[in-house]
Amino acid sequence: MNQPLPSEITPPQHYANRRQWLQAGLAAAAGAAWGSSPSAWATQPGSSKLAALTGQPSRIAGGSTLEKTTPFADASGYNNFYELGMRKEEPARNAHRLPLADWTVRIEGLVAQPQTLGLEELLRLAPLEERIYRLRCVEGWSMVIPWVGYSLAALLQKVQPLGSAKYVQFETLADAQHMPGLRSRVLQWPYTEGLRLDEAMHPLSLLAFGMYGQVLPGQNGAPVRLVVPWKYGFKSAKSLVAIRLEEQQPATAWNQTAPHEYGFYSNVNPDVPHRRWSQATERRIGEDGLLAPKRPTLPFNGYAEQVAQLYSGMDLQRYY
Ligand SMILES: Nc1nc2c(c(=O)[nH]1)N[C@H]1C(S)=C(S)[C@@H](COP(=O)(O)O)O[C@H]1N2
Ligand SMILES: [Mo]
Repeated sequence: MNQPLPSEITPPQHYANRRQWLQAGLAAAAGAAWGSSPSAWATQPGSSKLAALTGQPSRIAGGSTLEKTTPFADASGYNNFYELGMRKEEPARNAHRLPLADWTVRIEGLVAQPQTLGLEELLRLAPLEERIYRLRCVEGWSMVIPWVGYSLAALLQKVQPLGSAKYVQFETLADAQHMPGLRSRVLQWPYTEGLRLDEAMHPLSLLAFGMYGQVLPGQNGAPVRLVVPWKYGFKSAKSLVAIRLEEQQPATAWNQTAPHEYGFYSNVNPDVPHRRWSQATERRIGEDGLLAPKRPTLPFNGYAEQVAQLYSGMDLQRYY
């Protein structure tokens, strides 16, 4: 792709933010050791500069969109995270209740090296990158978010999937004591999602720990989440506790709840309407007011060039 570097046209506000972050990273590399502040990480999502905790400088990576980033206030104030409440403003209000201390993620199932990794181990596994990805919700709105993380493939390669592994299931936290949304029966808890192994190994599939140069706010899926930019937002499971390699296509929360509305693949596809509304257009949160013309939705959310070959020969009307 012959495109200018995102840094050449990133809006100034975001770019200033990024510069600060890089400076913090350099300061951390020069002085403070990584291990000094994991608890600050664990208990104060959104409050500390990610690079200051990791000591790793960032770089803007391939696949980043050149579009204007969504204001942080919108990306962290208008959320779907049903475990923390059904209404868009509830996750932000309830996020402080997430039990983030001593977080671990189990990597299990059909792998040569099953293991349970703490957050620090996960963070150290691969260099963190900034990736500016569009996220498009099945409800018909989208955002452009500068995520911080690394390709999920780096983690999967480390645990060595067995030849029999064909799918990956993602399980997220279900803690009734701290997550008021679990009282509702809208979905089956824990929230689960799934990808085919080759989708999970695609470099665009991101394991994200931060956004806008900071650790993830709780409402955006602290301390670690998935971001799969070419699929509807619900595939991007928040607050992961387990990643399981399997032979059979795994259950996913939305597919279990409404199989006719939410298929396993859920690739963004303007030509396949949701059962109750069109998917042809979308509204950009923070930018397009209710009266603004909607913008056309792009096949694979604009990532067709990178991912369409994963589905060659598949009937995407059938495998929605
Ligand atoms: N655990 C969990 N992950 C989740 C959800 C959820 O309810 N619970 N909602 C999904 C949906 S529908 C969307 S659109 C995105 C929203 O991500 P964002 O709030 O960071 O924009 O998170 C996804 N991940
Ligand atoms: Mo969504």
